[in-house]
Order: sequence, then structure tokens, then C-alpha cells
Amino acid sequence: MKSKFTGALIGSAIGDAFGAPVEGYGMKKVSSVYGEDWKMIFGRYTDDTEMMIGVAESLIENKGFNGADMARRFIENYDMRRGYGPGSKEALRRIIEGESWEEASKKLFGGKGSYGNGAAMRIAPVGIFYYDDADKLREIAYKSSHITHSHELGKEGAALQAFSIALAVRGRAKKEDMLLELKEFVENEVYKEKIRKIEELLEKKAEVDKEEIISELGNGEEAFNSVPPAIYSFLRFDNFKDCVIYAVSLGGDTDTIGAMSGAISGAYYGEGSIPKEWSEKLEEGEKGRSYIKRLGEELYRAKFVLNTDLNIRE
Ligand code: F2R
Ligand code: MG
Ligand code: MG
Repeated sequence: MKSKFTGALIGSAIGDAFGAPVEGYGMKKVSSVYGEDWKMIFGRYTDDTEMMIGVAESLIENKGFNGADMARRFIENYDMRRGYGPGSKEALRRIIEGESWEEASKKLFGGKGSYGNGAAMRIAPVGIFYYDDADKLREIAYKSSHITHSHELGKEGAALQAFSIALAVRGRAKKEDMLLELKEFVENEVYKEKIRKIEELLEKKAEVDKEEIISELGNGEEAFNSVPPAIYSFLRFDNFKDCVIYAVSLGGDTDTIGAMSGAISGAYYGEGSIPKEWSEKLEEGEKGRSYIKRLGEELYRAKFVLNTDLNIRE
């Protein structure tokens, strides 16, 4: 179980770093950069992991969700060189200027809020910690998303990604049942339709080409165009490496779809399944590989050793 917790967080960071050099590239250009061998290029993570670190730190330190503290950690960790989305940047700027975390994100996109994938990309700590309680997982996924993403589709994407990770933590034998459980869990029609499409595409097996996956499931910056291809990539392959290579090879928002697929796969197969040659290249330093692993261990300790009920404080 500990290796599933650390696998989800490290898997997310590895998928992010693996996709980062080709973010925004089309499918063909991604393949031409990586060639045949798909070696990790730089090993530097982006905003996806920096924010995921903030979510984990805040849950651990507060023994649960504390919106003001999580927002503060996003701001303290913020390094613009990691490449943040415009909506997230704007929400954090508003909080720095004094707006509350409950209000800031509601002003974005003409008052509709963001449905970008920035909430789902950072959700792995919620998925592992609340893996055994779907209601609480949804509640905390929504609340942690709301700091930057208040649109229903942004929050539901984060909850769906968190629940996919939760199912992956629950066990190997259940992979076949996962779509059924996802279908029951998801509330929004946009995501229900995407899950139906995942099912159809999986039935076609390897005959389906990448163009079809992209046109049916997406590969973009919106939560509903990135969580579905990440889930598909996980379900289609039977190991961490093939899953993440496939997710990134779709092009588009490669670091983010890489992070999402890496988090689900890492939670399912455990940390030991992550190729050494990739994890050794993941950046170290103050909040690098060892620190991310430690956050996974701390969440495990809070859950199973201290038996903490990570509650909600606002
Ligand atoms: N920002 C980037 N990458 C570009 C820069 C990287 C470059 N390689 C570099 O090194 O500098 N990546 C990161 O941003 C994505 C997450 O974005 P987030 O945080 O969700 O931002 P935002 O702006 O809220 O949403 C993304 C876009 O979605 C569309 N959108 C969202 N809500 C909308 C709404 N209500 N109506 C219409 N459109 C909406 C907009 O186009 C948003 O800009 C990740 O890829 C992360 O890696
Ligand atoms: Mg990124
Ligand atoms: Mg991205």
C-alpha cells in the first residue's frame, strides 16, 4: 500500500516531466522528438507537480482540507518558470491581492469559472488519501479545485481523476470493473459520455488509431479533454511505461495527460513499476524526487499509522 501511495505521487511527477518538453506539440512532432527509445529528456517537472506538492503539503500539515492554507501553499511554491495556466495565475493573483480563496476563482472566464485541467492535474494526493471514501473524496476534490477552478466541469474532472486514482489504489484485481465504477461515480453528462466512448474505444483494442482517440476523447487543456485520454491510456496498457508513453504520444497537453496517467498507473502498479531510468532523471533538490516520495509516505503514515481522519476545515 505504501508503494501505491508513493507510486501515485512520483508517477504523476514523472508523467509531467516526461511530457513537459513536448507540451503543445502535435502527435507526429512528439514522436519525432522522442524517436524509438522514449528516454526521459530533462526530468524537470512543471506547474502540475508544483501544485500537487502544495495539495499534499496542506493536507498533511492541516490533517485535512484547509482552503486558505492550500491557497497560501500554491502561492508560496509558485515558480513562474514552471509554466502556469492563465486562469490559475489570475486566481492566485487575486488571492495575493486580498480576495478570499472562496471568491477569487469565481470571477474567471466572465464569471463562469475555469474548466481547465489545472485542478485535476494536481489531485493525486486527494485520490490516494480518500481512496476508501468516495463521498469525502468528491467533497475534497471539489473544494481543493475551487481555489482556482470553480466551473462545474473543472471540479468534476478533478473528482473523476481522483476517483480513478482511488480505484487504482484499491487493487489489481479490479481493473476490469473500473469503468463500471467510474460510470456510477460521475455526475456530469459530459464526462458520462466520455466514459461511454472510452468503453467503445477499448472494445476496438489496438485497431483504433491515435487520431480517433484524440477526436473522441481529446488531448487539450480542458479537464474533459485530458482526464478521459489519461484514463483510456491507463486501461489500455498493462504497465506504467507503455501507459505513460502512449498518453504523451497523443500530443497536446502532454505534461498534464502524462501526469494524470502516471498518477493512476503509479497508484495501480506501485512505485516499483516506474522505470528506474526515468525516476533517476526526475529532478532532485529542495522539492524534488525524494521530497515527493516523502509526501507520499507521510500521507500513508497519516492514513494507516496515525489513523488520522483528515477532516475539513475552512
Ligand atoms: N500553461 C501551461 N502551458 C503553457 C506554457 C508552457 C510552456 N512550455 C512554458 O514553458 O512556458 N500549462 C499548464 O496549464 C494547464 C493548466 O491550466 P489551468 O491551470 O487549468 O489554466 P486555465 O487558464 O484555468 O485553463 C486552461 C484553458 O482552458 C480554457 N478554459 C478554461 N475555462 C474556460 C471557460 N470557462 N471558458 C472558456 N475556456 C476556458 C482556456 O483556454 C484556458 O486558458 C496545464 O496544461 C498545465 O500544464
Ligand atoms: Mg504543466
Ligand atoms: Mg500541461
